[in-house]
Amino acid sequence: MTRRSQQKLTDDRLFHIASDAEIIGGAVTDVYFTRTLQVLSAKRIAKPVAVEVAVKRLPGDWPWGVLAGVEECAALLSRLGRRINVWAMPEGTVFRPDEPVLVVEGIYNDFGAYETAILGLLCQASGMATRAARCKRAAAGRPVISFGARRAHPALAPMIERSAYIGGCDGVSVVAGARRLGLEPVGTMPHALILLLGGSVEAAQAFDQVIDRRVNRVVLVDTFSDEKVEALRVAETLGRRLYGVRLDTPASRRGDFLRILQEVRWELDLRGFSHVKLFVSGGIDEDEILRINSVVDAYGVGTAISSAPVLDFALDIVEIEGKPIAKRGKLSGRKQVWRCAKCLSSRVTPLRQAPGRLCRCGGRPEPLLQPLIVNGRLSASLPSPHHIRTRVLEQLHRLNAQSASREA
Ligand code: PCP
Repeated sequence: MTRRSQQKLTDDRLFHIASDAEIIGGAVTDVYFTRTLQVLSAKRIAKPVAVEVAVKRLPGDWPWGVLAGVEECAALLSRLGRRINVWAMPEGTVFRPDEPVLVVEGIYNDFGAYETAILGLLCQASGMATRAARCKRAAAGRPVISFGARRAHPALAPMIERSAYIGGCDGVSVVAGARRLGLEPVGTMPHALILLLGGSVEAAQAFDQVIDRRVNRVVLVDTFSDEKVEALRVAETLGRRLYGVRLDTPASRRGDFLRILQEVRWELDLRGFSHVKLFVSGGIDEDEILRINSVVDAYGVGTAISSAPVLDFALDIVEIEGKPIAKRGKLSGRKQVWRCAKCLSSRVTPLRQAPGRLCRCGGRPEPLLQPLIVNGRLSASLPSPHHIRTRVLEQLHRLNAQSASREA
């Protein structure tokens, strides 16, 4: 028997993913942490510490991030014993570099090895939620649907869809992801259907005959011929039942995509099909959204969200036995992050220092780091993805208002 099949027999998992038990059991850790615990144990060192999780910088020119992954961190950290206390920004909070988003207090030996998992739960989900928020903000009220689960390991699909949704996406395409969010999955039709039925008109007719009437009829119009020709054909076929057309035009044909979209819009309107919406997907990100917003009604965003840059969170000791201490480049001592709920200005202060006046807008400074786990137990029920998303959209609205007032 080969070593691999032996491994398959001993490790009865089909896919190369860690189980809940391996994550909670501390197996998903960098080995230098297990060696550190070995040394601490041998030297009988078990000191109470405070650690902070923060980013020093964000990807590209991103001025802010959207925090995601807090619920999974709570699930992990509330299973590590009663000596752990955790403070966190609420999931969905807009944060900036050098603002601690999570603080853990306890005996280092109890949780130090979980740094790998804690950061992993926050870095990837926050990157996706931030990119989704950037796309949603760029779309200026137009629906943005998460289409990107196919770019990642299928085990991550529910996390990807949740991150996209709490970041502001209006819908998600993966069935398992939508179900966990209490949503109906959103999608149109793949090129495969049109190829198998022989054309976009045939696919539109068959889809309209077979699929539940509550599902919007959105027909893909870039498979064989020019988008405006196919759009008119399906509009003439389905008439008022046609909700929209999707343009997923391949790069080899995309050329001036805005111009193509303008032509489709013009020809549809000219012939009385102004009710037909334009749905766009394929290589869409926040920059492309800003470029084509004038003629687009809704977006499907895949890779830009599901393969978003991870946010570079680091976990650092800032106190040992109650005394401030930190490595070079890190400010020591426990901190609080104060936020003006009105204008989203913020300030980081030493934990027991009052924030003073944050801004001129008159909003009251509120402490962002709230108890998440007290003596090893969850301190309160956690918000639903819907509530988190609503809060993200509300913060984006305030960021827009701030940008507008600065530009005025
Ligand atoms: C892709 C599929 C995805 C879209 C594009 C996401 O088109 O529709 O949902 O693209 P993005 O990752 O670049 O944002 P195809 O690969 O042509 O797949 P299909 O024929 O199934 O639409």
